[in-house]
Amino acid sequence: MNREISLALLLAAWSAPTVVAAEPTRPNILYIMSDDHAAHAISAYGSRVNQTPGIDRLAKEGMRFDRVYATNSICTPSRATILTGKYSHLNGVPVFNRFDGSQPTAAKYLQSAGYYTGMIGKWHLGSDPTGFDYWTILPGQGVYYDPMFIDPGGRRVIKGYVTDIIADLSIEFMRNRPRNKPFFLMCHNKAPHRPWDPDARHAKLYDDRDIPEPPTLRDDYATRTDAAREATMTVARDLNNRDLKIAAPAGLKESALEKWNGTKPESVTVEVNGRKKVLTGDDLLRWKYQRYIKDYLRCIASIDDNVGRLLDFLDKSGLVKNTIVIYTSDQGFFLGDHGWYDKRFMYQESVKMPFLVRWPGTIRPGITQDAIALNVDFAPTFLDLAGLTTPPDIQGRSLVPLMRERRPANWRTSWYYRYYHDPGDHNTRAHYGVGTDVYKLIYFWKKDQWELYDLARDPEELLNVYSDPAYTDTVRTLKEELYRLKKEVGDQDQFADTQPPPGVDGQPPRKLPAGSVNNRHD
Ligand SMILES: [Ca+2]
Repeated sequence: MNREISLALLLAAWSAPTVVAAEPTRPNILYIMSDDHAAHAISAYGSRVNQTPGIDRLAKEGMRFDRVYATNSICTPSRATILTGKYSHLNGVPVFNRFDGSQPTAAKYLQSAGYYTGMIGKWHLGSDPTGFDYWTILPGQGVYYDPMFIDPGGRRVIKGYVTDIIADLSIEFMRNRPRNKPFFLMCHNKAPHRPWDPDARHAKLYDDRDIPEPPTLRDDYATRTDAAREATMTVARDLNNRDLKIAAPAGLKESALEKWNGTKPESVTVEVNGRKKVLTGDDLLRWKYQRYIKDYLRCIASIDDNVGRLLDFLDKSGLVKNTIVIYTSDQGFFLGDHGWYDKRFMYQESVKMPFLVRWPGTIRPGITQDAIALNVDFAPTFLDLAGLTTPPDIQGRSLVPLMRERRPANWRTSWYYRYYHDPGDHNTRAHYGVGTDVYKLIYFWKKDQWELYDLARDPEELLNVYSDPAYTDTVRTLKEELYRLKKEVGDQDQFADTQPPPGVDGQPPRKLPAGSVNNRHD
């Protein structure tokens, strides 16, 4: 047998397998995150203020996590933590500073493991996304109407309402995905971030009713340290004309209009039964709360519709079976709670992130999970879902065992928080703290002031019992735990005194599209 024939026989024996674009067996991951969507504005979490049937589907068909917390409750730091699985002091983003995209992220790990990765919507990290096969992001905060998007090819304005557009682009991403790879898509809404501009479809929603006020709207901060009184994010005094959608006098332009928009009205004239009435004091607070909360909830109504659309697309396309869907928010929000809007503080409404996950065939439908989970856990969770091992420098832990209802015996029973943006927006004082099932201890380090809340007796965190002698032992134990955690997570006060310079919000375009006045980075 000559060499040619033997080679031919050998090749024939190998007979290359027929190439079929097999459906990937690893699950797809659709990660939907909104901006400032508090859990208590989702009906699956028992909202008193709205209904969210689209989002609720994930709770009915999947798992509702009840104790997921942001470790630094503002946009940019939470996003950096979610991508890296590291606390702010190690990923380098304690405030609104630029994210170093050369560091490892969950997206990069998934991409190099063969996932088709995408990032659509609000990014807010200053640098261009890395680790994504496809990305199209809003510059800075983005705007609600006719938003501009940045992608590797440049900038484009897309006509329409931002929440609809982000869902459209996400559906397009899933339609156009390569069929031989699983996908990982981060679908990030701008809404319901300030300035809460609703779409036309929901503009009149709630016109016929009042939204219930939260029981702590008139919190007098009687037992608190200085921080609560010094924060400038009260519904009563700090919402401005733009927030409240009070029409500017005709003819105001540019800087004059901007100044007017930023003015915090101390009285408002309204028409009641055809008569003009000037509102002040508690009447004004009630009015402002309704103006604020209704627009916030209208923005959520659009998110809810679009989550429904995304889920319908998964159903119709057959992707539903092999796609894990997560719905969350970068942090919580005060819905008038303690008299506030915004977030930042380590108090419950601000740090609690909604977290709903549907995983057909693995997660039992309609169950809840009360283990303490953190945004540092998201990156290792993505990796675990993709069958990857967590690198040792990632600080969080995979939530997959919790999704399988197998809580590890050594799961955390306490958690560490640190907020740095002081001086910063809303004059919220810097603090760090520890939370457990029953207590929360908070230290405002620049003021050397402490707060302790007994969550079993005082779930609304109204009564600071730090100086109560009955809690002396508790304070001692919690301080030990606080310093143990601080050391464990490697917090050596890297950013305690000096904030990195701001770097996530470019200058607004010279001519602003309609409805886009707010370009602040809060
Ligand atoms: Ca946010």
